Amino acid sequence: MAAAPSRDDRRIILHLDYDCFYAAVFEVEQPVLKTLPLAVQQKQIVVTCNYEARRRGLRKLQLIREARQICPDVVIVLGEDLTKFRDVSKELFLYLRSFVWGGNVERLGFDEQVFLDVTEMISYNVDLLNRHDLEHAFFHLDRQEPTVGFAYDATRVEGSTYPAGPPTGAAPSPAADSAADPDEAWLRTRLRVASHLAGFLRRQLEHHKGYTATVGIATSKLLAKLAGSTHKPNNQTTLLPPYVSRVSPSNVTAFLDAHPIRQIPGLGSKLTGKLTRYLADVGAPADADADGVPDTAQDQATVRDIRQWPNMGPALLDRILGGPGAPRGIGARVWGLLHGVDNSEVAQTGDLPTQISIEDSYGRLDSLEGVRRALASLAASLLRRMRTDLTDKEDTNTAGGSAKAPESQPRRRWLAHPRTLRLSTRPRTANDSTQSYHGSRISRSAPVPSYVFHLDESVDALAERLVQDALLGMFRRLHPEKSGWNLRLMNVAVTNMVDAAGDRKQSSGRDIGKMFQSQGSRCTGEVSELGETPLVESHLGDSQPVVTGHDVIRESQHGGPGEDAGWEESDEEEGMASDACAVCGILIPHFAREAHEVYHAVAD
Ligand code: TTP
Ligand code: MG
Repeated sequence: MAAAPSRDDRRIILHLDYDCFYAAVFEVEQPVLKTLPLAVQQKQIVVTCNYEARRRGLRKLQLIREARQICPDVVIVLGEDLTKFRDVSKELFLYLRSFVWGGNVERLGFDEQVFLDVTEMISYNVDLLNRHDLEHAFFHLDRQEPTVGFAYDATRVEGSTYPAGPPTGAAPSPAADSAADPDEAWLRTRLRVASHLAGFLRRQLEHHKGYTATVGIATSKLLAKLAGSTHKPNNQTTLLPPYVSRVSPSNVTAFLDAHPIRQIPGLGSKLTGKLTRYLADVGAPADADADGVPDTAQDQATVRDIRQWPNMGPALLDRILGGPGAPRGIGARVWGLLHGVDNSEVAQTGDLPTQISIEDSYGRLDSLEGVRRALASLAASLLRRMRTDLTDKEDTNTAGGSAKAPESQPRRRWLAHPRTLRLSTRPRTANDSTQSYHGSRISRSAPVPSYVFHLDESVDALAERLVQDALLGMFRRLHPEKSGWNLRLMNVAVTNMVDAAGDRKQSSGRDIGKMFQSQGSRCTGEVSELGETPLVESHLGDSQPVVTGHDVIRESQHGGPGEDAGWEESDEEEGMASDACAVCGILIPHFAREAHEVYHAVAD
């Protein structure tokens, strides 16, 4: 069994996921929508819907047509412009981060998930607990200001637990804790205190920002994320100790065992594919359960199926998953993940993105005029995104030249200048109709023209200029033939960020250039962003109806070493940023894969 971390290096991690995120953004803008069934549309799909809509039978990733049939009075709002979601995400992220000592807070997914490493705050508050009066504890949010914080009852866990606990108020007494294994009691206290911090943050978020969220509380990112998803929405789940047990399965083992392996963060499609193929090939007898060999339906293999497979362990996993190109120690790493061992750190999300990338998929794009219009639209989105993410309000006291700016409209200034513009396309291939796996993305890069940083000019005018001056030329070099191409997808990105002020360090103090280099190569499979040679990225093929209109490698916009570590992405050993859907080729974050597959099941 994989080694459990010692008492000293156990972190306390919260995973927070805003409920129905895109729908909630509209509800906060127009509260009347809260009582109505609300669906957010991208292309012909409901990307998400609120709980009133779900109550009436609507689902995420349903066809709009179907949603209207099921619920004719559904209110449908357009969610293809991601600007407002990203702005809200940034605001909520900064708000949450303001509470966390050390600022170890990481944003991921479709902008709607946050990891918070609250270890330091919890250690401090556990040390201050008065064992004789746990009911009247006070959680300190500020070490310098002893009155800043909130009162709580430290005898209780707040919210739901795994395993489901006794009803609220009947939690184990402190005496029960002290009687247990001291390590377990220590961890139990920490998690219980953390559950109150989670509850506090959720209440603050709802009260001050209008968003409800679902939170998981555990000792690692993997466990916190999975724990959180057990009680949705507007809830929280603490994964209770024992995390290790010599006599019976620990709570961690029991909890993980029921999960399909494909839900385990860190196990990508490639690894889960190899595992399920192995189980199928070696063959479980039909009466598998009767003779003690676990039963495994293809793709439904659970952690338990793998864990209990005869002779399963790091060595066998190495044999199944190893091979050319596989990282060393893959067996041990996966064996660890199957036991909930995840030592990846919550990486501080930088304030500046490492790259900004906008893409769209097309049903049919085969005329130059169509391409020009599509590029103009992508370029306009990109420039808007750049203005949101790469500028801030100029401090009029220190910025000499800006004194003339009207009071009502503070001038903005660039915090970073991306140096490289990249255009990628994915042509539809002959194989598309057979849902082949061999689509590929080709890219061209060029310097970013300096006029794109003119904040006085309109985004649309700048976008037109960028298309004429740069993007059309890049497009022609990618596709020298006059016609005959039929594009499935185009992506316009800016990369290679350079801090705008040499003396103004990024708040996280990291070398953004370095971050970008590793991030860029990880996201695109490219060797160099600056090369003029078209670089080919190997992706899965595409063929199906247009699915989404979002910039699907969005998580790469946040930046930060965590991306390099590739926690969320499970195929880091392949250098892929996300799992590409086997049917349509769209990149889907690990967590959304299942929901996305439902879409295809519906579409068929
Ligand atoms: P989800 O977390 O899958 O959905 P959700 O937060 O809306 O709902 P739930 O409360 O059940 O978790 O995705 C987060 C946001 O990402 C969602 O609001 C819309 C967006 N999204 C896409 O743009 N495309 C997709 O394919 C999916 C699955 C989500
Ligand atoms: Mg969600």
